[in-house]
Amino acid sequence: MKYAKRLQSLMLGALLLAAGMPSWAVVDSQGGPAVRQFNLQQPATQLAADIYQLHTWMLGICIVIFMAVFGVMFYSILKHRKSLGHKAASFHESTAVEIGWTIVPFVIIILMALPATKTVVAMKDTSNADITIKATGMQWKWGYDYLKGDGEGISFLSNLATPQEQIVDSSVVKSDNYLIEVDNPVVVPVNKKIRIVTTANDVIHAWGVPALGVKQDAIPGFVRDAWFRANKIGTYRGQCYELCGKDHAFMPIVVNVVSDADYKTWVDGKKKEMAANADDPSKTWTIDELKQRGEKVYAANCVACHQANGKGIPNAFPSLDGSTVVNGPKAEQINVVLKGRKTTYPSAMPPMATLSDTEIAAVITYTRNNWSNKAQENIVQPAEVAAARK
Ligand SMILES: [Cu+2]
Repeated sequence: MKYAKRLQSLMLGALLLAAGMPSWAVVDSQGGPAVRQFNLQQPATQLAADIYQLHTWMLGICIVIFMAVFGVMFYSILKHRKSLGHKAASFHESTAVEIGWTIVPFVIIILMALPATKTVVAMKDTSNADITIKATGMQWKWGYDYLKGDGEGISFLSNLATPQEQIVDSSVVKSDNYLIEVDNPVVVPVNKKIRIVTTANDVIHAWGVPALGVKQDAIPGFVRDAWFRANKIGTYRGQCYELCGKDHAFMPIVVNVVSDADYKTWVDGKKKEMAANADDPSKTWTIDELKQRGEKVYAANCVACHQANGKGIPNAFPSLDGSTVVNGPKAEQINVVLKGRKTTYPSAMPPMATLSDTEIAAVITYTRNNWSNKAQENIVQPAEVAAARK
């Protein structure tokens, strides 16, 4: 019954598609892929424009080669066939042919390699950047640190903003930027050279935005870099481009290119926000404060594997609801959260040491008092986490 219905809707979809109209109102994403987009995205940097032109140029060369090779082949088959009485010609050791098949491919290679090399060399030149931003890939989100230039010191995490219902429930209407929207986009000024330094915390990810002409692997323990200078104000979208595990498709990248004045405003706002959020690490929190804060930390960092109901995913991610670690001595849980764990589960628990002492204390306190958990040691203070780090 269920399958019959699904088949029906599939057939209806195909019919509507054939009639040239989408079965639901899908519109172009803003700064990402468009509906029925066959070519590359519209470039927003000189490099992306060069890549676009290179792609068109190479495609042109390939079409010319294709036509020439198949033209000669079909002409020979048709006009020189045996039934017309043709005798096979012999061109053994023909100097003309040998010179021809050396020179022609050589010319083709030069025509392709010369402009390609020029563009690749330009891509690698990350010197004299106005702003340097470090992008850290994590399972499964991006962390950004503004290392140099205007906005130095700003740092934040960037998580998928598409609501969970849209992902799990096929009857919910998808937003226009489905799976390519984030809570905290990268913001950069227009016409400034932005250097992106990539690295990763756990496995290999890759940071890329097609319209900006950037794609660079983010490798744990290594630092790679790339750059772009956006020449148009707007929002540009990309994704993680290296298969990095279960939620690889759920760690998008959004870059907002804004005017100089808007960038100043954003930097001021972000700095104020960071100062307001900065925690006094020696503060002693009440259990309710910790639980409230911990719920937010959990939603941003833990929910992808351990799930909102704390049950995890059988045979992949352990349940925290009823877990012996969560209900056991707190020192052990602090240790696991800080250092991660290589368990017998297929996916290891990554170390969460990049979170602040307060965040870790809050999330541990939250898990110890949530769902059916009633741990004896039910509260962890930031100072205890700080002590465990040593
Ligand atoms: Cu990734």
